[in-house]
Amino acid sequence: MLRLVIGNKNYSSWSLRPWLLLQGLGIPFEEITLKLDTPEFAREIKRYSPAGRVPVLLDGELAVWDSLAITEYLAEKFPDLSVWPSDPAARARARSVCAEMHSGFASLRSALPMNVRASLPGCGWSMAVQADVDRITGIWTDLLERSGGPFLFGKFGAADAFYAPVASRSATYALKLAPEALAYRDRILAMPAMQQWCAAGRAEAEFLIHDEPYSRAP
Ligand SMILES: N[C@@H](CCC(=O)N[C@@H](CS)C(=O)NCC(=O)O)C(=O)O
Repeated sequence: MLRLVIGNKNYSSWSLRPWLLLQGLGIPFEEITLKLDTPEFAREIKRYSPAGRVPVLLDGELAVWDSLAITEYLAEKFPDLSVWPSDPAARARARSVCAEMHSGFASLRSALPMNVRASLPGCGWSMAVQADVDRITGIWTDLLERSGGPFLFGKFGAADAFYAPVASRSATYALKLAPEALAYRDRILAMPAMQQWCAAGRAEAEFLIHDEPYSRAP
């Protein structure tokens, strides 16, 4: 059985990506949760990954770390599932938008950290954040037009999982989205797996000050 090491569901956007991919594709796995910013995290993560970060996918003795490497591993292990689209051009586009998320959108990611349980309308907004939001919603609109939806490449896959934390952030920070982007955002948030992740995130009690730039410690 595959195992996925993840961080707090309220905060860990990188953990959400492979977790949602596994869930959305119906791949069975066990979850190992390590609470971020704790001595236990620092101690335990070394057992799983030399990189010291979550997510980590464990397949027997093999540890695969980093969300993009995990995604590629799953695509190779489950070639009949829609991790990537089957059409080569669509697959190249899917890899491009995942790589763009993986290495980009620094303004959005730093000013609007994922925080499932919070409601912070308008917090963190800047022109740079808006430029990231515009680019992301441009990606969504273009891909949905090409594929016809309901997901970015028709069937649910890696690209949807990579942008799922933006769906969560757009709810937390009440981002203004065009109707097509809003409808896609709502489809992601309505996925049973996404609801399950968010419910678990809301139930968590940890407060990480570095991830809460607009709140006071309780
Ligand atoms: N590029 C990595 C990023 C992973 C990452 O930054 N994970 C954060 C949690 S969301 C982490 O493990 N932080 C713990 C630490 O840095 O001590 C990926 O795509 O998996």
